Amino acid sequence: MSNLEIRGESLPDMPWEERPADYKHIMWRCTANPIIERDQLSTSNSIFNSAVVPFKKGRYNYAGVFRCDDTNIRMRLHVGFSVDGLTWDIAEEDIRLEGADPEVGAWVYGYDPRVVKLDGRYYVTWCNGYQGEPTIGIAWTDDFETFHQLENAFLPYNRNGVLFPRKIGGRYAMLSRPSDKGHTPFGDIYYSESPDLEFWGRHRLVMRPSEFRDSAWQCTKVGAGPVPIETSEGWLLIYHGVHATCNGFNYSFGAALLDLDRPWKVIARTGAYLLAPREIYECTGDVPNVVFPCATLHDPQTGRLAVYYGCADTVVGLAFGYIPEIIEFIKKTDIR
Ligand code: BMA
Repeated sequence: MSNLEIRGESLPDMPWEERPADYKHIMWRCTANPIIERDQLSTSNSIFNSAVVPFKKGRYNYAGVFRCDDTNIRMRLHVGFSVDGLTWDIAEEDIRLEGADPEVGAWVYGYDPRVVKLDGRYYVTWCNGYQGEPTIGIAWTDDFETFHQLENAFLPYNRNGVLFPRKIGGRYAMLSRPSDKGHTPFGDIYYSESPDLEFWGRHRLVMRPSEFRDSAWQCTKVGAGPVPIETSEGWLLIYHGVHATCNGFNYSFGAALLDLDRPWKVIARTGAYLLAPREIYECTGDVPNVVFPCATLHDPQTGRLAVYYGCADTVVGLAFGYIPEIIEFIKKTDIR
């Protein structure tokens, strides 16, 4: 794959560690994990499932939107900044959204944010409580101080709304996972288009859970993870997969390649996971056995990839890999 092209801005100083010697897996964990602890805010019960992007502000090089559940277990979004992508200064105050129709802007809860740079602005999508029911909220910012809220993208019930970083076929594009009110026992990834980020349609099925016999870690539900990365081999999508075990749901993650022009067409997807709960901070916490990826940083020149993921719904971890190796792995373990 010497002629593989990876799009995106150059990030030579992104967080990075080389694979440990003799380590057999395709992705490896940061030695500083968990990079964000649960008690980092005076009011936080847990900080996890959070999103980061490169963003210059004063001495900072990165910005992020963090899922911080407080000790009332209210799910809220907070802004954070970082010099190195590892140590984060997270605001004590939660994000205030502006400008929405009052019926949409009435805050109930928000969780599992994603952030994408699109058309020169930063768009946040998250699971937004509308009248108490989960759907996909959208807001934009250009300074990570003021957030302008748009209409919710879909009818309830929906989770894991992930925007693509550019228009496709002249329209904005989003992945999402229609769901139910609770701890949904099913989950497929869908693709939707919009001319204006307000009206969404042309919904297409992307991916269903796998057959148990082929790949059990993703046989109960699947959901889009971080913003897809554009490569000459297709969109690289990291996604979470769920397995209903005798002890409840287990969350792991893998990756797929989606067609560049018609991203609802899956070119290949991993049968083997990229990362599964195994370390103590992934296996114990408020919800044991969960790794839940929501953001990546990558450097197109070196192919380095850093995945930010929630661990056991309690803390944030970071894992590393090389994009060309991951693409090879998707093809090698393909179960499409
Ligand atoms: C999902 C979401 C995630 C969470 C996961 C595991 O349905 O609620 O926020 O990480 O369950 O509890």
